[in-house]
Amino acid sequence: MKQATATATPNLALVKYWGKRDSNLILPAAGSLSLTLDIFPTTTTVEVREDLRADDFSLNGITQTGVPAERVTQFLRHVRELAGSNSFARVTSHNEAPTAAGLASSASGFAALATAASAAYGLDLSQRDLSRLARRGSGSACRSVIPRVAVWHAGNDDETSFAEEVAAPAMAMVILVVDGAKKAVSSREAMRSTARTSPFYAAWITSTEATLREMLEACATDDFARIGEITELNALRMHATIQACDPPIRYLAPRSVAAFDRVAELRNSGVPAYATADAGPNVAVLTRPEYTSQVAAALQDLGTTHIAHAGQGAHLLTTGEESS
Ligand code: 2P0
Repeated sequence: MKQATATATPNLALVKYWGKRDSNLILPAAGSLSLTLDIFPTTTTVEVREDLRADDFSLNGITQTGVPAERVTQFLRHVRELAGSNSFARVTSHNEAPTAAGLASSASGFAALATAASAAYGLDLSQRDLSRLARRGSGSACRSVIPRVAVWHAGNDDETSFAEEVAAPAMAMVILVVDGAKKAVSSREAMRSTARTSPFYAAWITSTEATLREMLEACATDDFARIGEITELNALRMHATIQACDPPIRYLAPRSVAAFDRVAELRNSGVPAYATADAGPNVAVLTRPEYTSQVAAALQDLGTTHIAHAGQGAHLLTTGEESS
């Protein structure tokens, strides 16, 4: 029996991924850029065992069935193909995100799984190939492989669609949880609906390509204010595009909008703070590391706050060989 344990944390996109050009290979329609966080890790152990008749997946002590189990099995099938193995695996995963945080994301999950599974099946992958592998589980997972700030190059095929680190100024996030309920429409489903029914989808993709170029320029020139402005603009453009679906999908709640207003007030008072939101009502505020406490204090009446700094990306904790 071979086993490996890896850990990974969520990432928050400053330029969002919303739309696929290939849903089988998970190639995005445009590139994106994110900050890997240092909170809410997923830690996953993969044991490759000769005695198993099927893969087995448990999350926080509960054996998973249905879609979550099928996604893990499909992912492991791909790893087995790469490794030339027929052995099934036991996957034991723990996610430290409070269930109410809305951050129990597939990004940390598949980044940790890709890292642990590739080691347990004996693959020795470069960081680039590990990010390509994680991408096959969930698009945004390719960015959680990477430390600090990651750009995900859209690419044209499996080889060219990967994430890598880019140099950027020191940044931190304050996560505001306004509502911990499970989202009504999953990202995967909503992305599909956006591409099919939102009349703004084509403009979203072309504008995001231009936005990413501008964001990379802002990172390269250490221009934190521009990074923040682009972050907020890109988030609101994504939500506008999603809201134009038929039937409409609206992720932002009144309190999310109140948080965006509060962040604008903070900015007017001289605090570098910029708001973003993913496929849900919770808001993440991009700021400089030295302002996190002040930003969190200004938001605390709107929900629960969590402070995050730049994280180190997915990595192995242990590997080993045991007699089973
Ligand atoms: C992002 N999100 O860039 C965007 C912003 C949510 C909003 O990536 O279908 O779970 O597994 O590739 O990666 C969420 O989508 O979707 C996401 P799949 P994923 O972070």
